[in-house]
Amino acid sequence: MKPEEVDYSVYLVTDRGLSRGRGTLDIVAAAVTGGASVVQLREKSANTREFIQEALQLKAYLNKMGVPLIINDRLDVAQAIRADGVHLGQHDMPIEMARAIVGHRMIIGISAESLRDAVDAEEAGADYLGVSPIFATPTKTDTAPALGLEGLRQIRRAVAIPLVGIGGLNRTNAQEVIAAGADGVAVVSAIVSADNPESAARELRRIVAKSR
Ligand code: TZP
Ligand code: MG
Repeated sequence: MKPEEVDYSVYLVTDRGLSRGRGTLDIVAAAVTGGASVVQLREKSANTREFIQEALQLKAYLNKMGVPLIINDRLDVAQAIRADGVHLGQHDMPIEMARAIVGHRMIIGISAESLRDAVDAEEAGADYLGVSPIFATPTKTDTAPALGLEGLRQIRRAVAIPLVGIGGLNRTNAQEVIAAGADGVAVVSAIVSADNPESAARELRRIVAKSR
């Protein structure tokens, strides 16, 4: 999928540990049925072989559904399985190097934890930003201080590329995150830990659509 074709409305980030024993593919399928429009496979504890196996399973399903698959952190895994894209944090491979390796064959998303990060990533050719964290979240605690809605608005004014907010987002605050300028909401626990991931995704999709 080309970068400009991506619909960032509901961007699911997986987390095996928060999925309450349910398989990642099951969660992803439910979320996509509900309306998740991008899936990022985020595996912090799997070994490389497991990561690749899981990524291939997700890719087979998501290709059928026309939903892009983004691989977190690992450009090599993204290349090996021919994912749609890779998502790189501030401690991962620098975007200039990633771009030199994959050119524009792959979507490259960057985590921006400050206005500076956001502007630098856009200048370096990022396709989209994950603006992080909007709110403090128990899902990821080694983060920069929360940017809040005002921080998000400042970043929105400074860059033109698509951006999703991430960190503590859910049905109670998705509307204000879109109103602050995000193209979509990126969530982990609001979908993967939900009793019903399908209806959780559907509700987020509905809120995003009506908040535009
Ligand atoms: N990056 C910044 S915050 C975060 C990530 C992966 C976790 C978001 O999780 P949740 O459960 O949606 O707050
Ligand atoms: Mg990372």
